[in-house]
Amino acid sequence: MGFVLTKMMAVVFGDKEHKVILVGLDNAGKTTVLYQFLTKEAVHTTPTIGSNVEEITVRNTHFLVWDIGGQESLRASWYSYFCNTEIVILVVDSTDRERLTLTKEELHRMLAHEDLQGAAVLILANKQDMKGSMTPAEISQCLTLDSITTHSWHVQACCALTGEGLPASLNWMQTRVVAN
Ligand SMILES: Nc1nc2c(ncn2[C@@H]2O[C@H](COP(=O)(O)OP(=O)(O)OP(=O)(O)O)[C@@H](O)[C@H]2O)c(=O)[nH]1
Ligand SMILES: [Mg+2]
Repeated sequence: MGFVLTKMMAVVFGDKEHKVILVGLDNAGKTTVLYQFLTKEAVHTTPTIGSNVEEITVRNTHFLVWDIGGQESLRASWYSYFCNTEIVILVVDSTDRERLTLTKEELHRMLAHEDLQGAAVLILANKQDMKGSMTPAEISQCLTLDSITTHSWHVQACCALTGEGLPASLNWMQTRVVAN
């Protein structure tokens, strides 16, 4: 009875937690994004082994955000975080031209996974502060986003060090889950 009441209160007062995963190659800036979401500051990071998880609240909407290590040896276990995910945030290092094809392969492999069939995808074109960084349009083209018809997707330019572009990302996420 207590459990049912808690669940009903969660629905009425908007306490439901929406699961989000942060994926992308190592050094893309996932952990920096997570803590910029949380504290509005740039934190010092080291490569993530395993994952970090934090709750982020946007206008009474609660997100449980999982930041997953992107090193090659860890990518094979990304799928174990997919279940019940509503939003996939793919963080791209916009200066890493050499590995964009690899990012594209990882993205399309993820979208084919049955546990992500209902998920929306937010692509963060990170490190826009760096000289020579690719534009969101270039990244969209290289990732062949126009070919994705199975999932709702959105591209956002950002700089996780300053936080520029991240409030807009959170707004998009909030609007998405409220619309569903
Ligand atoms: N110039 C610049 N550097 C950034 C930005 N975002 C992150 N970085 C730097 O990029 C490096 C890697 O950032 P992390 O957040 O640790 O990267 P990660 O994607 O979590 O990496 P893994 O945990 O290994 O998968 C750090 O030195 C960050 O300070 C950005 O927008 N601009
Ligand atoms: Mg990390």
